[in-house]
Amino acid sequence: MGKAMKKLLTILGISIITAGISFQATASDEVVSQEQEIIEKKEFYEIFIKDHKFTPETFTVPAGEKIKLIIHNQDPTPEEFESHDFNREKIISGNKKATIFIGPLKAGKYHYFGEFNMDTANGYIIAE
Ligand SMILES: [Cu+2]
Repeated sequence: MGKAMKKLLTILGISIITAGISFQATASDEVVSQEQEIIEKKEFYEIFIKDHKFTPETFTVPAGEKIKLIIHNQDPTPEEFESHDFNREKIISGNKKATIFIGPLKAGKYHYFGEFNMDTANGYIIAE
C-alpha cells in the first residue's frame, strides 16, 4: 500500500468515527430536548372564568414546582376559586383578576371549582 493511500484511509477512518460520534450526540440531544418540553415550566398559568366556566378547564403543570396561577374573572359577578385538593380559596370580584401560588404538587390530578357556581365551574390541574 502506498503512503498516499494509507494516509487517505486514515483520514477516511477518522472521519467515519467522527461522523458516528456526532450522530450519537445528535440523537441523545433530541431525547433530552423532548424530555425538557414535557416538563417545561411556564412563568405563570392563566385561567379565564366566563359564563361561570373555566378555560382551560384542565391543564398540565410540572410536578414538584411552585406554580403561579393568574385567574381572570370575565363575568360581572364574583366567583370563589377553590380547591380542597391543593387547599386554596380566593374570591375574585367581577371583571377582576387574582394571582395565587400553588404547589409544589406531587404527580396527580387536582380538582378545583368555583364555589359560587359549582354545577358549571369545575376543572382539573394535572401535575406530572
Ligand atoms: Cu369556599
